[in-house]
Amino acid sequence: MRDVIDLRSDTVTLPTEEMLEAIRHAKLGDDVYREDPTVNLLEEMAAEKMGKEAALLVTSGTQANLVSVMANTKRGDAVILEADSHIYWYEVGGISAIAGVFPITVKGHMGVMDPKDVEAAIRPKNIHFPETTLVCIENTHNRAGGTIVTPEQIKAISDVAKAYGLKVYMDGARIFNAAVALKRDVKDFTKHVDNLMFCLSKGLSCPIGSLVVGSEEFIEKARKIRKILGGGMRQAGIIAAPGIIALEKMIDRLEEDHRNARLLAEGLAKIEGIYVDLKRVQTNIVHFDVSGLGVTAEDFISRLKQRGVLALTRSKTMVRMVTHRGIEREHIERTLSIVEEIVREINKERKQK
Ligand code: TLP
Repeated sequence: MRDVIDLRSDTVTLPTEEMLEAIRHAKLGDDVYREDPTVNLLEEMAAEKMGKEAALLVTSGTQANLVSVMANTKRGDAVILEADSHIYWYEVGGISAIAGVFPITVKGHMGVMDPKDVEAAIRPKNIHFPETTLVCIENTHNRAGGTIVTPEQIKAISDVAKAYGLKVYMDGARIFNAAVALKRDVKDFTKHVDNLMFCLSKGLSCPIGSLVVGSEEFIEKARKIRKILGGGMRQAGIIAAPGIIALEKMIDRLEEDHRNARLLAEGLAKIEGIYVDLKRVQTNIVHFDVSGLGVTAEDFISRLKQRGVLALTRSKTMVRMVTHRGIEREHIERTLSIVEEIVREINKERKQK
């Protein structure tokens, strides 16, 4: 059987042999009692890497965002989010359903909010208004196509937030992709936010887990909230052990995913009928529009699937492909020739109509 080329997401990455070995040999304890040495070590490493006081291992990026929003706000507060952010689109509305906060969206440019728009979205103190207490930044920005919010842009947003006494939180699910792409220390991205999360289970190839990072006081609050959400884990060292390897060894290789994404995007851009906004291809996500071929993204991805390539739809006419460990240059070349074959097939069908 031909290998499937799975470009749906970097969440499909499997753990390395070394990670599986580390799981097998991890020193374990009950993490609710803070007695799991492997979890404690991972949390210390994450805090240190991000230049913050403390960290907390949680089960997923979605849980990390919910725990963090809850630890930064109280029920009834307003939270400013980029209009295409993951928290707003893909987290089942948890921040309203569970955290009880009111989302105010700001439309960004390639995922980056203009500080002036953030300022305009802050409701003044008034009996009629919810109190705005938090601004969330997403980095890299998923729906914008893996685009980067630079440290300077983060600072500018943060300056506005601080002037109004608001906290700044970063959904940094793929923050290491941003740091590697810009060749900057990850601390450049974290120093102007109060707290953040990042995922182990995406490009870093771990099977499970995300880390919430911030001040001691914030993490203590987050730990209690994780517990109320049922996220207090016991021998969680089996999750933390591969996380330690990810922080030590899996960050630099993200560069390879970016190179492959670029190769894919440039190849797609050359195909008649396909449109790629190359400015947006900054990390490991590629979005391309198939409306020029007169088909929907749904139709296009089912033709890809028949030929062993898996992708997701980003919108009615946009397809999303994500590179990750396990996708090599040859897979990109094969994908491009399959896309060319599909385009020929679609053109033939159109002529016959
Ligand atoms: N994103 C997933 C899916 O939800 C679409 C993906 O395949 O890209 N923040 C950002 C920016 C994310 O991209 C994701 C996952 C999350 C949070 C949530 O993480 P998980 O899936 O671990 O809950």
